[in-house]
Amino acid sequence: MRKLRTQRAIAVLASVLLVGGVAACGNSDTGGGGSKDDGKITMGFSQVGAESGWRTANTTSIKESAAAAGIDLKFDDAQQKQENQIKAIRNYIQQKVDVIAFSPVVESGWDTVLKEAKDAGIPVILTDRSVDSADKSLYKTFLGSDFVKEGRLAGEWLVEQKKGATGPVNIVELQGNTGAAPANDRKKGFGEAIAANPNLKIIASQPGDFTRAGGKQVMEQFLKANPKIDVLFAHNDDMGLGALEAITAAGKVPGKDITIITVDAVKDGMQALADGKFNFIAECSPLLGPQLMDLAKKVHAGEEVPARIETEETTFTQEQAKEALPNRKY
Ligand code: GYE
Repeated sequence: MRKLRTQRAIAVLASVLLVGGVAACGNSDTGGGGSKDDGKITMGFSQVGAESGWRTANTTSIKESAAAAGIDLKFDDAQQKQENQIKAIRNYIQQKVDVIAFSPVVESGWDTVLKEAKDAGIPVILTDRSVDSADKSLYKTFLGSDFVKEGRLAGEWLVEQKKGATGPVNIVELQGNTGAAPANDRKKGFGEAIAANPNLKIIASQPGDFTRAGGKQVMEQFLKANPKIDVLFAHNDDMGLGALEAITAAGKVPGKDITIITVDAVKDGMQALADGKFNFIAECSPLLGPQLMDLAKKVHAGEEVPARIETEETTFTQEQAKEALPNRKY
């Protein structure tokens, strides 16, 4: 084990010496987390991808906040692949960044690479999505939403709307990418809430990968296979927006023939809600950048930070969307 670690240390040192000039990262620190010549904190960030309006707003927030906080940001887009995120994190470890932050595309399978970061003395901050690692010492904090709550709020709204229903209410569900925390948790919260009324039944549930194309394609299949669909619960706005096309093409009126509930509340989703095509949105804020940069500074300074920091969120009806839309920033 020790031999292995020594070999790795030599390999890391050699690659740092080799790429040092090219990468111009200005590292002169002794050991992970040390300070730089210019005094700037370097953050290595691995983003899920660019799959949705939410993600685009999140990326903008992170880049702008890093610049405003004077943090040197190294940014990598993993294109929705866990292997790319692991590769990016390993690169950041090699480069001896001060802090690593990432939004894990799926919940499982992070222990090994997180342990490598820990062994290198580089603190890790989870942002947006969490991991299911049992060892909580592998990361400093998790900043993000309560996805179970978002699903529950969506479900509770539906229970209230359908409280007078005397027959079955058929629900179809568009899930986020398989294994992602927001997909698992929104499904859970929604399912628990609608259990309050046995008339509410999920008759089909499939991943649409959080994308418009995925939402459209899966909704087309749902519509073909199920003559009576009363409600669509989409785990994000983008899938709901994609589904709108499939619903209209099938000759149905979205927001009327089919009640549509989504999560996120990005501008396009809010517009659909204000236009009466969606019926309800549980908000999920992508503006995590400022808090993330604050946390990075604290963690770098060795300060204690809370293990969990929850984003504040609300919900929107059609009327509320009309009011909120003019001031919506993303
Ligand atoms: O809801 C979805 C995005 O992880 C909260 O990922 C995020 C989710 C968001 O693709 O639009």
